[in-house]
Amino acid sequence: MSLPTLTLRAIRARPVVLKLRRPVVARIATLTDWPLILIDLETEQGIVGRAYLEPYTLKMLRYLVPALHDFAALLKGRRVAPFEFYDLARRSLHFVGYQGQSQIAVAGLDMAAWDALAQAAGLPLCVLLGGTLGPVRSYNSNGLWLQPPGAVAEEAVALRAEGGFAGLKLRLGRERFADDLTTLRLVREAVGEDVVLMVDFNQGLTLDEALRRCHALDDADLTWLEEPIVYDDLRGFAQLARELKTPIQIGENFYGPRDLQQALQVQACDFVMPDFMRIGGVTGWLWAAAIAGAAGIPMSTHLYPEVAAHVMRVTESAHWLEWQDWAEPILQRPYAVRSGHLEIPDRPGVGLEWDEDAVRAHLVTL
Ligand code: SMN
Ligand code: MG
Repeated sequence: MSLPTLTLRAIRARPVVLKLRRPVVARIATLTDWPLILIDLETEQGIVGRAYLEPYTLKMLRYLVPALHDFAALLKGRRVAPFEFYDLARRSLHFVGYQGQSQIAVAGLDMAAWDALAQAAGLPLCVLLGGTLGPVRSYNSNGLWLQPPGAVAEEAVALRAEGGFAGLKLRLGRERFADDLTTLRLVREAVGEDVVLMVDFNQGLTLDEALRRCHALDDADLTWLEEPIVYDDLRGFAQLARELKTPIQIGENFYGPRDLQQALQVQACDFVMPDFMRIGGVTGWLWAAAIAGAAGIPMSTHLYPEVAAHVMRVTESAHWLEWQDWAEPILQRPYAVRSGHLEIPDRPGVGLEWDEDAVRAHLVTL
């Protein structure tokens, strides 16, 4: 039996906006809405590859949807081959640069192309990539934003119970550091010693503040300290990583595998956690994973849990999958979490199917 050749016919990119059950409240921004772009990569053979992008703000929808259509025009009629698509799409951007929004569009296309290929092969993506189906260790990242300490502790208990999680991520960076400390203490008391806690500052601190606060947290039994400072201050991260015992985690703002390589070269972090829309989808992830694996750096995922689960099965230094269920309202068959592990469904591709009624209800016009 041979793998059917797929030819790109068109890209359908639909913007939807969902309400967040637990609004994002971080030092740098508050988000109550969660915009997504649903991508259907249509092939001449009838197979439709699916992926979504989560570009944080509504305005980004206006830039990304046309960018996706432009890439579709560039690649129409070609064989669906993610590595080649990635290369051609980026080459078309050499004069203007391929970071930012254009990289995000390439990533969306890439994830949909891999989904189409795996469907054509009749295999779950992780199996097509040479792995097996199986559980993927996950932490619950659905909440624990900058709310009052008591409310965060209560939410932590609820989030642990959502899927028997053994890991939870809290957001820190309140105006008064004392309030962060109170939150951590209450959460630890509420969930007990056995739950692993990560903390994320969402780039909210100056380097001086970060040094002071992170040193004060260095014996707090935290699994990582994520993005204490602005994402591109690699020198600042290197200083933090040098001075602190607790691992420094960065990576959701790596635009392509080369950013990861550069961060490791200057020892800016102990752990990495690329985001699928920025690292370059599955293709970008695989390239980045080879670098992290060879360097012995544990690699976690950022958002996109469905795609994340598949690639973590073939990632040498796989660490933690970030679980968040924010796309669930438009998914027909959301993934299940059991005993803190994401379960990859045994169906061809990534396993994303849109709930078309829900999509219609949340569609927006740009
Ligand atoms: C994050 C995720 C989603 C929205 C805002 C911030 C965060 C994370 O940085 O790592 O989960
Ligand atoms: Mg983060």
